[in-house]
Amino acid sequence: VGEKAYLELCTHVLTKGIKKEDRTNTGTYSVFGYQMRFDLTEGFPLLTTKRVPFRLIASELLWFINGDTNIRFLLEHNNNIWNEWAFKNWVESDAYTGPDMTNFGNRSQTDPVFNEAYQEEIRKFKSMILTDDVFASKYGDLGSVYGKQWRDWETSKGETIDQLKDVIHSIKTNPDSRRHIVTAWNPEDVPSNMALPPCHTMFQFYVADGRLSCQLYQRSGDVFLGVPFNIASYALLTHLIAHECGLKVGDFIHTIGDAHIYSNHIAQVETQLSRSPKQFPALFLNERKMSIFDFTMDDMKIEGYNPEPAIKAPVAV
Ligand code: DHF
Ligand code: TMP
Repeated sequence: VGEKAYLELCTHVLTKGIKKEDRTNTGTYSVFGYQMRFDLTEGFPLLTTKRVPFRLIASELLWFINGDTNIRFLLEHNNNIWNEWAFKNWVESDAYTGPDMTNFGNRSQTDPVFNEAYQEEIRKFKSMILTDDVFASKYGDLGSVYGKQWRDWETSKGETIDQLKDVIHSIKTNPDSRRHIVTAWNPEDVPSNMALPPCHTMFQFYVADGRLSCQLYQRSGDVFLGVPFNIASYALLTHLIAHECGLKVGDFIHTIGDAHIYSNHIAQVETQLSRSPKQFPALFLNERKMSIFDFTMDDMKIEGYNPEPAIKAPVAV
């Protein structure tokens, strides 16, 4: 089963990883340069050794595809995976007058009294994003992140480039091209304009034998939390684009730069490694929708997914 590739990555980082400090002050075990390959014809690569919530992956991908960078869309889909990074901008702004939230990511894990105040502020923040348009446009926006770069890259001439539309067009009209690339890494925007510089930085498509393959270069991979999402997200994107282009799916190749396991995820990874992988589920797309830009949550379904239970872990902010 294809899941072995992921479990081998976990074992590799645990056994060969070098202890390395990081931006979040959590500490990691890390290796540099790693590649996994998933044959998408063997099933949809949603891990079975822990439950990975497909609905969060699908709504995040629709958010990218729509060119949206505001977490309001995610909250409307009951998806909380980007909250911390918008919340950070809010509590660091002059307009914020609530209790001190400095270093909330680490403190909420170690200080139960602080954690209560933090949960309350997050609750208020989410409710303002959902109900107050002005507040949402100011503090719900993560800046020039994926959706912006994929759909609305700004050129020096003041024009915009729709990389996603362009790559789909080039796959349809010139499948043999070696230039089917989308990049989220915009050096002009990286230092200032975004909540978190893109982790999945560029991807390339490849067509052969009527099959569409995709390779992702991810500069930084949180092996326990982020990577299972990233695998499923790019597998889903490959299926969607293949569907629109009348192609079958081929491989998803996942290349990671700094592949790390956070020091507070070790026990969780060991639990996961003690479990046996099952058959991957199957993905069903609405046959009546042709363009990937018309897809909604109801048009994507996973069947035959019988994973082991979810394993909780704190996310490093
Ligand atoms: N920062 C770090 N340190 N690691 C990340 O993986 C990460 N990912 C981001 C943004 N910043 C990040 C965006 N993607 C979760 C998964 C993906 C993701 C953010 C968070 C996460 O917490 N997953 C939980 C379930 C969350 C839920 O059910 O709401 C999990 O157990 O997979
Ligand atoms: P960094 O910007 O210092 O590399 O921190 C980003 C962290 O988020 C790092 O642990 C990698 C992780 N991450 C993923 O693994 N996948 C993702 O999709 C995102 C957005 C982040």
